[in-house]
Amino acid sequence: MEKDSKIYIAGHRGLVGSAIMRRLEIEGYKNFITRTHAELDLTRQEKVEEFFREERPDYVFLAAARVGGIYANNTFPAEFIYSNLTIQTNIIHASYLFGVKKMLFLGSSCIYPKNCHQPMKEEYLLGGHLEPTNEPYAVAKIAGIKMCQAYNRQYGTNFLSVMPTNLYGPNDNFDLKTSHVLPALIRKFHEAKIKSLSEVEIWGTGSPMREFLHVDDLADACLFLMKNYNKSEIINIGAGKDLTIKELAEIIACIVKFEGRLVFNSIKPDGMPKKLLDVSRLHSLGWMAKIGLEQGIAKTYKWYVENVYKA
Ligand code: GFB
Repeated sequence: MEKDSKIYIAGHRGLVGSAIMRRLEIEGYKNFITRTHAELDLTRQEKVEEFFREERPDYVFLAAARVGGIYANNTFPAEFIYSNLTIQTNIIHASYLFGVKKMLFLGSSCIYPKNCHQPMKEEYLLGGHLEPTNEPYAVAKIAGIKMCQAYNRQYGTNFLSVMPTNLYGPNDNFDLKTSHVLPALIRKFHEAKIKSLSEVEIWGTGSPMREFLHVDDLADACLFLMKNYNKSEIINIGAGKDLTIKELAEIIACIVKFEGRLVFNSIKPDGMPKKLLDVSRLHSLGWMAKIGLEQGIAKTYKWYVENVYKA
């Protein structure tokens, strides 16, 4: 990628897209093409093709997606499969039609089977049944991977598929119903502290294990792979370490300075028992995560208080 290459970031206002754009700006890239949801509905094939025909991007980061935590995935399965299949199909196909030099598609660690051997290596994809709470989303993401690989094989395109672990950071969704666990707990603990509540509800048993990566690390990895990786095989992006939801909750409570009790509601689903990516493929290329979990949560908490919280 040259500094003046035309770069389209699909989803530039979201957690991932905004982080990629910040990272590219720091590196001196300046020729961005962006469209808000209101300006371009990525589920409409003709609109997407018209946009690519007019703009002719050189490089594409496909970070537009319908995303959400365990409740959102479980409650809106039709929206998750429909939106993701259409958005990614339209962008991948248009990238082929209009000669995009390289495209990076963002998948997810939930593409791996529910009872996957841990840590999860790239070759474990499609080795077993998926976790039911997010199967429609995972199936859409797997279709995106297979589409990139098929286009590379048949048309000689250079479409990468990267699989990030659970992400967090600025511009995350802090809605208590639809968000992921980390932003949800930041908000719950902060509001409980402000209201002097004695307890906070944590969904599930607290025993599932998750790995978390700050989105600035993800953006750094995406740029690194855009420069250094040209294979069809998927590649995991993670921190290489996981912890239980209970441990995560204790860390967040400590950072937020909430001193009450944590109450686990086991009526709520746990989801995958464990989800840790094997990141040896990425490490062997020379990239490692840099932002520690406590440091990343503290930064995100500050961002939440300054940008989202309304007293
Ligand atoms: O982050 P999360 O919603 O998604 O939940 P997944 C992770 C774990 O945290 C689950 C528990 O065991 C939840 O039950 N948890 C505890 C909470 N308290 C809360 C809370 O207040 N809010 C939320 N949201 N969870 C998603 C997938 O799975 O991960 C997506 O549904 C995607 O497809 C994403 O892959 C990265 O890690 O379980």
